[in-house]
Amino acid sequence: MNSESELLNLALNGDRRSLAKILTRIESGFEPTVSVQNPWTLGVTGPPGAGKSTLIGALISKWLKRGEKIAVLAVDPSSPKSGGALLADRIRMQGTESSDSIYIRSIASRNHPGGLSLFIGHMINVLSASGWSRIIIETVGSGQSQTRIVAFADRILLVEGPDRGDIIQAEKAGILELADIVTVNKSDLPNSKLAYNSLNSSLSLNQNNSISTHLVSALNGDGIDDLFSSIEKCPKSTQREIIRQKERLLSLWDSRLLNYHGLNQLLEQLSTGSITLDEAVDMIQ
Ligand SMILES: Nc1nc2c(ncn2[C@@H]2O[C@H](COP(=O)(O)OP(=O)(O)OP(=O)(O)O)[C@@H](O)[C@H]2O)c(=O)[nH]1
Ligand SMILES: [Mg+2]
Repeated sequence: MNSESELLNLALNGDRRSLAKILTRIESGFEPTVSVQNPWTLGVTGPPGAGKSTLIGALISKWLKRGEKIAVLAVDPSSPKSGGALLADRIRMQGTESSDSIYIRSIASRNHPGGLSLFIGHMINVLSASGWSRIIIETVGSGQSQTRIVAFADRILLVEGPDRGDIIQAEKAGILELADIVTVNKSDLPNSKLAYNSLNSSLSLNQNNSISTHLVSALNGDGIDDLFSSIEKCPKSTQREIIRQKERLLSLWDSRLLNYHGLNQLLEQLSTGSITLDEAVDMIQ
């Protein structure tokens, strides 16, 4: 078996098998030291079936034309076994053959009760140092842990289907606060225009005018050019950066607690009343 540093060197020199192995080691706790400058990351989130993977496939075709190398981390794809393959199929369907320039990896969060946050940053760094110039993180936009993962990306695209109820849910869950760009997908279906208008009016009510909104069809390509240029030009928002950093901090904080070796003992002591909550917090390193 290769040592981690050998694997890391091979991965950094472009060997995909070693890259896969090193990402697996990261999932088991390996913390690589790599120097990277500003990885380019995009979080794509939204309700199940909104068309996130199809949309990523459409964006990938455009990045490929610009000579970019695209890596996708698909967190909890609907079917953990086929999720990554599903995206690969979608990309193939669009006639993109440059498989050397695409890397797709599925991650199942259920394998990590302490959360993914401890290693998602390391994965991004290794991918970036290995020459992947566009790193996409796809998560289903439901639940706090998924929102927190997407906060590890520097720009966030929220994808909604033509169902206005989903948009209201996203607003409630605080995902709209994190998003730089919101797109209503499936513009080829009825109601999508209504959903788009309702999104714009709720955003203007919140006076949150810095979010750019789009109406697209990942299926027939309508609106994709505009969406693509919005993503590429996406300005850094200080306000959202603060919210994202807060989410990152909270998820590391939680992970540290959940991975604390004396957690069970601490919980027992709390349950019998032999220590107080304040004392418990002070005991966690
Ligand atoms: N009509 C229409 N269907 C679309 C469009 N984009 C995606 N779909 C369909 O919507 C379904 C879900 O697409 P996915 O890309 O797998 O959606 P997803 O958001 O990645 O789904 P999960 O990862 O399971 O949450 C598929 O049957 C797609 O073909 C679109 O623009 N128009
Ligand atoms: Mg998907």
